[in-house]
Amino acid sequence: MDISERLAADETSRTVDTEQNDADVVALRDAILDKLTYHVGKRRAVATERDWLIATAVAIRDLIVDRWVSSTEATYQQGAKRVYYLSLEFLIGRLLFDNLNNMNMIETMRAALAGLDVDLDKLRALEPDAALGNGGLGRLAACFMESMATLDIPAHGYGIRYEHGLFRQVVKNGWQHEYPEDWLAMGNPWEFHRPEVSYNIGFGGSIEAVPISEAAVRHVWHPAETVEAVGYDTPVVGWRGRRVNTLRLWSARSADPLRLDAFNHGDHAGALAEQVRAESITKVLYPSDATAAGQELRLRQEYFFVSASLQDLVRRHIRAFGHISSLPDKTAIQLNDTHPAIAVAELMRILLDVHQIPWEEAWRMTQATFSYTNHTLLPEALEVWPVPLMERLLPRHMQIIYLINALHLGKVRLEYPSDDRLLSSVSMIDEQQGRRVRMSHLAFLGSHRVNGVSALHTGLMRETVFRDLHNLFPERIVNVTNGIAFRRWLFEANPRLTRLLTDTVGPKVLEDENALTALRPLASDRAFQKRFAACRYVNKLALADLIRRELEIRVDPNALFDVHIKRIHEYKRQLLNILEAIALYNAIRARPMDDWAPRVKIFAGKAAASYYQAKLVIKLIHDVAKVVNNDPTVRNILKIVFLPNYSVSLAEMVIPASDVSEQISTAGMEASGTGNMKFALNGALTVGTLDGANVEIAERVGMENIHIFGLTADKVAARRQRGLDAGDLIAASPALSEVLDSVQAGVFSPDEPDRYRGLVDSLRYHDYFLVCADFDHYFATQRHIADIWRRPEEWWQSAILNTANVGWFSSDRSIRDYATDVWDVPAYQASA
Ligand code: B1N
Repeated sequence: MDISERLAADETSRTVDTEQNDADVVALRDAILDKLTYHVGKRRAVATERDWLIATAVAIRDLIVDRWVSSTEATYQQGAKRVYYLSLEFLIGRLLFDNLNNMNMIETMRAALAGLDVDLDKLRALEPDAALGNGGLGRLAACFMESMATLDIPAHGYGIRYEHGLFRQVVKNGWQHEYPEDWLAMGNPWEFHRPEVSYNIGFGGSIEAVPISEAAVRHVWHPAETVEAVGYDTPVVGWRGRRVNTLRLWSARSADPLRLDAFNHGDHAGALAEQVRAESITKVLYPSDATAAGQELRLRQEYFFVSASLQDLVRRHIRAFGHISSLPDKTAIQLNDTHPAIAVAELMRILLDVHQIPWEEAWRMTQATFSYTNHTLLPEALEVWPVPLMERLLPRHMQIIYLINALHLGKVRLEYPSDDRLLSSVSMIDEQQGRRVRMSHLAFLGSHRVNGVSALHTGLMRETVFRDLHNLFPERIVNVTNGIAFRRWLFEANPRLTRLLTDTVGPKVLEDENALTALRPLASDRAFQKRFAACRYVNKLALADLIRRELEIRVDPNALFDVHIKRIHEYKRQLLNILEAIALYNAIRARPMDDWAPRVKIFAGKAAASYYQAKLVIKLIHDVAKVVNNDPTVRNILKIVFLPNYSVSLAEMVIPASDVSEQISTAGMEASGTGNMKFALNGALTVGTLDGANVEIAERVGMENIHIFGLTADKVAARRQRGLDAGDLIAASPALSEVLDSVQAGVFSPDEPDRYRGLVDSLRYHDYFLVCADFDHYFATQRHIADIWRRPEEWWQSAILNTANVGWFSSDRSIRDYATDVWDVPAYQASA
């Protein structure tokens, strides 16, 4: 591996900066020292690494602010249409390298810090992740923010500044435990507190109808409770600093922080009670991924950030354009799932009650302004709020929702008289189990466009959950397949590969995702394959080192790294993967002298705190790992690793070191997936089902370069119709029978032999996720992958063709689709 050693030693291979000059280095060094003195307030002699991190971040921030101001001014001057992305989650991760990379400053910064005896890579590792999201939905929002800035679209992200982001996962004896994450403990150098940007958010109370003419009344809401929302702004830097947009996150503050009379009477806790109640709104991120969190606090979070955001954007619009009536021409608001769907009623309230716009006109404006992205069809994830809760918390909004619904159902009844099934299916009120407001229907009706996140998912939206609404409004649903920010997931995460790409294809790969196709002719070139493989090898050395430090497990970097990282969920089927590992273990023990391809199975991911089945799967992975990793007959042929506390930063480290990408959800259940795209871009081969965006990845990389197995979405539906007992399938599969028997008998849990009895019973008698149905095909596909691994020319050709053919999955392409099909705004196009 002489090439890889050379690469490892080659410092400059770690970044993609094009140039650096001495004057810039000196200026930057002076700026950092200046910040250390006047911002951090420390002398160089006593500065800690954290002090240097703050000084460095603030020095870059100054340069960003110049672009930020000019972007904002240009938008005002041009009177451009703005896009607002409303999301309860923004999973942004670390910003130091993101900002340096996009500002083309990594090398300059490295040199400037070296002159101060500070190591940039150490500072990088010190920055806490901003984990203001659970998984794919939140990470998508972060990639989209970056792409909107890159494509010069004037955009604002609006969300919540959670004091505690996603919990920290600690694994003790194989079980997950959750601890609060404290990302703000040392301060956040990227954000600007805007105490002057604050709004009152009301809850509860009553509605007064004030007559304003013979025929009309004006509704005045008198909230029982008011909380203040305060803005914090983080600049979002586009590629090469082309544009800088704003992510504005709201923090809750009590309108009346301290009851001084109570305090003076000695009731110190009582004096602060209101403050505690108000501020609890933005304390924690709900750790729910693809489930609806049916808690009053969650509804308060949703309304809190929606109301602040709409008040803010309406005020900005009126300042820029003088009048509310042009709002839809100058504003596009994207609802990221139904979490902000109450915005439809809130905008109606603002138009009707504050601006006195007549109903018909207000409704037209609302629909023209909003669009809604659906991210899942899982029934447990579709938000429905009990009518009594809505009436208590948001009485005026509930009135508006009733009226929207009455007018909507009135029209449906005219066209389809006496079709009660249709009426109840398209009503915003679900009458099945108590009366509940269907937020998906509110979002659908209040929008001019509704989109799914992959071709398959959009098709399923039209056929299932939104079938009847789709028949009434056949133009409304469109597809926008998800994408990923190549700047983060290729250039920053895999600088070695990026360097190889720029060396081979030229710097245009950094500007244009389609330029990757120039790699196709090189896929079979042995010399190029070796360089491609060498990048992977060095990345694997680094990951092996991390695994050794974190877990004291030694893995061979020459083994195949088979990686399954994402939220732990039954539909994502980490269980299928670990059962396959047991079958492989059994096969190795049966024929230890065969020529096995050494493999490391790597898992990482968090389970929702209350999701017992998912936590049990984590425990099973650890139990199996303990047996397999310590079995001398297995030697180094199979190793199983669970990396704790999965995060954006961990993904950046693991994905470039992966050979195989596990995308094995039950077909029809993963709306899109975006991890699948990150792996393929970095040249891993996918083993996956025909689910979500896997389908489109297969179309682009070619069926010979992706390893598809298992039931298709229609076969899944058909099989569920027939029943979920898997007895026949298990009986027909000796490998699966042996695996299930051993797990059930406690072979992997001798300390508690019954630990997995219930889990295996549900596979046998109620296999909703079709683990048994897909098992044999999955096992065979994995053996086929091992065969290819033994033929490096074939393997690396396939790997290179993955990288070459997935340019389309850039979030720049997704955002261009939104710009054209949904928002009607121009997007930057590199001149040809
Ligand atoms: O959104 C991603 C998709 O790529 C994934 O396939 C999809 O599972 C994910 C409730 C969700 N859908 N729904 C959620 C998150 C939090 C929550 O409280 C639901 N996440 C997805 C991006 O499109």
